[in-house]
Amino acid sequence: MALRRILKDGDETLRKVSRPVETIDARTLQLLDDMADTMYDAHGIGLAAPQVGVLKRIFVVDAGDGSGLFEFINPFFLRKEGAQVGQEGCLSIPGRYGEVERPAVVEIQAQDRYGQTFTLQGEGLMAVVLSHEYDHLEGILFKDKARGPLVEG
Ligand code: GNR
Ligand code: NI
Repeated sequence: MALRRILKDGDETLRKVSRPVETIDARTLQLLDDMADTMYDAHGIGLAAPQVGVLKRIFVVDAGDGSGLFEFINPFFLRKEGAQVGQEGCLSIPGRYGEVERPAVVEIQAQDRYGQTFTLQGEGLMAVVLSHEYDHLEGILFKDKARGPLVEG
């Protein structure tokens, strides 16, 4: 179990575009393990590699709906449908929340840690988190898309 430090808003690394993973090697697997540990330790439901200072197209999600941990390498959306608006937070913007419009349903394709391609359809909170994490890979934070000011909580 190894925890990594989560970068906070203001760190320019969060604003960079992450690079595709070309080879899934031992360091990639260690990163995935550390990201899951770090996400659970912080009570988050997702974590993207740039949040721990690694500009690779990787994120992990456990939406807490009982479906468990998903690991995404080189993810991209096959489909985005509809819209929903909900309150979001971010481990890189602690204690601040805002309303963001997201797709109601997404279908995402990615590679798993074994290099196998998989697709996943998400709706509700899962669609929100997948969209939020993908944005991190593009250097986008939820506050960029928030309707109105963030609130403290
Ligand atoms: O833990 C998190 N909760 C959350 C709640 C609503 C919408 C998105 C999220 S993602 C966030 C973890 C995080 O910052 N991932 O990048
Ligand atoms: Ni976030």
